[in-house]
Amino acid sequence: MRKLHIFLDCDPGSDDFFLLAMLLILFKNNKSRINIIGLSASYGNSSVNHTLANLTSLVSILGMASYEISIYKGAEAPLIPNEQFYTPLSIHGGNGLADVQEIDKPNLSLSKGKITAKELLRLFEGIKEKEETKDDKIIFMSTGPFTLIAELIMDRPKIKTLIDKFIVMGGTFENEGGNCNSLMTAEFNIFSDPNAANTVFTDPIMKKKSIIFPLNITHKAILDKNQILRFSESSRKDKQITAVKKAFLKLIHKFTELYSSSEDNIQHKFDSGPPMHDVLTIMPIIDYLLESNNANNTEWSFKEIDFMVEIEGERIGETHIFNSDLKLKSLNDSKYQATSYLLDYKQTYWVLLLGILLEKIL
Ligand SMILES: [Ca+2]
Repeated sequence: MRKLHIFLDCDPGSDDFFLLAMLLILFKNNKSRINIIGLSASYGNSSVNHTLANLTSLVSILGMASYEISIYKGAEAPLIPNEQFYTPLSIHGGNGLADVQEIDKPNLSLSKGKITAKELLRLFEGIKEKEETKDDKIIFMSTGPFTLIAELIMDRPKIKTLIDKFIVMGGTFENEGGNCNSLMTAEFNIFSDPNAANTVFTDPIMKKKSIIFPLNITHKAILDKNQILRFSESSRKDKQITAVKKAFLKLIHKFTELYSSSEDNIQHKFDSGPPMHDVLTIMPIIDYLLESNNANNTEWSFKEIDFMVEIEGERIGETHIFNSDLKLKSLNDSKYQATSYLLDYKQTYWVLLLGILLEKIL
């Protein structure tokens, strides 16, 4: 069975934080199938100093410092200054993680410094040139602004050929509405650095490898407050409740509270709880792990699109599709012509994911 080698660039960020926790736990329990090449923290939901601290905090509080996971600093600012950029304090709090003290346990000695294209290429080539791993898959995941990946592929274009799939949260398409720019027509990750998004998604090699989870779909991935309540009540009866579990529950409550008064909530009205955007990008990884038992678990439907991003003015960050073709595809389909965006998935699958989040991680 081929192994997945994953590099994740993120901006934790509460939803990134839950995604990271899931990824780390999946890695811990499936080391024969998943390898983490590295994790990098970029600016976005907070400054890079905060997101990097948050990333190391998670590795520390999950007790995984001894796993020697490579942690790097990612991008610090957009390729070209974006005057409309702002740090979304109203959703993620001052430090990116709702200022929950129990989680704020940074260990910056875990960081190897800034990731460079040269270093990433060396890591990727190490996998693709070794006899026992040459047929494995390299997955680059991105759940923050697209600055880092744009910088990496511009510096060392060979990186593009070594990536098998580029799995990201980003964008909003076909009038779904957004959570950024003055008209609320853009999505945050693409809005933060529209030039970087264009660099990646109009690239003839990268676009065919890209799978986007846009707001259209992440708006349906709700951290249901009734489910959380049931879980926290059962946890209260559990005398063995761990400090980690308590810290995550506090984060869930603070994040839910912050999101309920956010502009995104005013716009889209998430009555039963906040959407957990970035967490959905773990789906292809879980699908891969389940592959041997039961094919097509997620029943995803994709739409293949070519798009460009508005880079200035009041519509900055808005996406414009100029070519699309509706197809049903799977992660293993190699005949992509353009970027694939997820149209829909079985909602029962999200409930399963939420269950894993609550029961296995916490
Ligand atoms: Ca994020």
